[in-house]
Amino acid sequence: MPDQSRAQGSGTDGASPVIDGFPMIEAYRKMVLIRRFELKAQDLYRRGSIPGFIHLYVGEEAVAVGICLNLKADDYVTSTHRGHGHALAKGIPPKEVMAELWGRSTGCSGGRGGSMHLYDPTAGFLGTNGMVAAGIPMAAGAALAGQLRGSDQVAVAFFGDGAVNHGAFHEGINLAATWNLPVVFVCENNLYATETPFATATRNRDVASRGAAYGIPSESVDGNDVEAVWAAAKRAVSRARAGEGPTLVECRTYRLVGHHEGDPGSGYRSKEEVEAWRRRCPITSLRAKALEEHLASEADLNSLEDEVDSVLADAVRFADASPWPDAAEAFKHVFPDQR
Ligand SMILES: Cc1ncc(C[n+]2csc(CCOP(=O)(O)OP(=O)(O)O)c2C)c(N)n1
Ligand SMILES: [Mg+2]
Repeated sequence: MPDQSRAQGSGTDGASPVIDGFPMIEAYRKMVLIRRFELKAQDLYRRGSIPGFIHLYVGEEAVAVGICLNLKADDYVTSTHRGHGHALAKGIPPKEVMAELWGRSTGCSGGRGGSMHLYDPTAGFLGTNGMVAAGIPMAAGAALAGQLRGSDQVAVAFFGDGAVNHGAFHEGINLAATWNLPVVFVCENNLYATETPFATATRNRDVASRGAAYGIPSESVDGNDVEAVWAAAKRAVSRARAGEGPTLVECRTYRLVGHHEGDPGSGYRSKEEVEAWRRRCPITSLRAKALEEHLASEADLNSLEDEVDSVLADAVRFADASPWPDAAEAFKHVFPDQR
């Protein structure tokens, strides 16, 4: 396969600015991994292998990947209820995420958490989170810890449009701005919070404009264009690492599935709207771009997809073969003397 990054000065489509160093094929691999992981999880959920609720990230892959490609292993991420993509993009091994969804002891949280409690401190992953907006002040806290240690670590908070009218959004961003903390606040604006259109929940739908209220830089990008997300994240992460404080990045995107598995996703969204966004699939467009720019051939991309399938098949076998957590350890991690 040719060099995976776009070479200096190349790039042809004219739609997005050319940015040197964008690792297009790596981005493609990660987005395919997330998409196929989610579709596999959907199937397994329907078959009864995965308990509880799952909220799939299908259609939004470019956001997690574009942002996390700019992060180092010891940078922090806080996530949401729709967080499998964030966990995979930040580097938790797919088999550990899969086993956690199955509730097995080999999962990243020991099988105690499931979809909305995926943790892996070694990957800098401070948890998916069932409480809307809760990850925002957590990221500010993680960034403060890094700042006090004198490290150059950056913290990223992912959250939805449903989070931006919560007090935690205001408090977290205001604190980070006031103390100049190295945080990137990433709003995944997919136009709905469950069934509630964002347009009916706020008078100011321009999330990025809210940065001005806190005195921090902000920008809004096409969240289905991984290169645009990557470029915005690169600017925001370098600013944070250089001690220049937080940035708010709004990524405009769409979930192509229901809110949670079991919600058909219709009723509150028209077929035409869903179809229009399906035509803007971030993975299909990236594949076309990679071919057009001769960064990979059809055969290269097909074999990359086969490799992803085999990683996922292994992950499912691993989860299926893994034991349940030991009931005798139910209180471990609950009380201090049980550590
Ligand atoms: C504090 C809180 N309030 C309400 C809920 C119920 N709830 C779960 S997901 C969700 C919608 C979240 O929408 P958004 O933040 O836009 O994320 P998306 O689901 O679109 O990715 C709500 C209201 C919750 N989990 N936590
Ligand atoms: Mg939303």
